[in-house]
Amino acid sequence: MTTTTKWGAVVVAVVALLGVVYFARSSSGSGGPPQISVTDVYVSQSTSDGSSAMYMTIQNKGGSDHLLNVMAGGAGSVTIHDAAMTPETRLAVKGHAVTELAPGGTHVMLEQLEQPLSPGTQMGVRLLFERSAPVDVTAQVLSYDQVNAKAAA
Ligand SMILES: [Cu+2]
Repeated sequence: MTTTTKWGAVVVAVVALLGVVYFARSSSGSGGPPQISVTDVYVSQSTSDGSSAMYMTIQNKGGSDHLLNVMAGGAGSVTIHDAAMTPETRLAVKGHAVTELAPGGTHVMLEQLEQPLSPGTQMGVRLLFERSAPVDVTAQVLSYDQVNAKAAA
């Protein structure tokens, strides 16, 4: 009877220790370093008042990160917007997940464009993350019809 109690105490202690180790691992670094790749970057042709919206697919095969800023050549103002056009200071890029910026949802708002964006042209873009190194991508400028087709897809 006494022996059983002793072994029971040891088992409880070992389980508690494993729990502490597991907790320490999962809380440090939000699941390891992020592994981000960005594809399907496109921007709508600009409006007459010199604004446009940019969309992209952000795949993260590592730990969580945040998109903090976007730099786009020729745009005086670049802001992350949610679906209601409300500015966001940071966009969560969850770990082991795909974050989609698509028409009707989260997008990157470009304003005060120096030159109109014409369909068929390209735009250089730099994405700045909280943890990952900057990512440089090329955005394809699409017509309104092409953007609408993407939204319906
Ligand atoms: Cu917007």
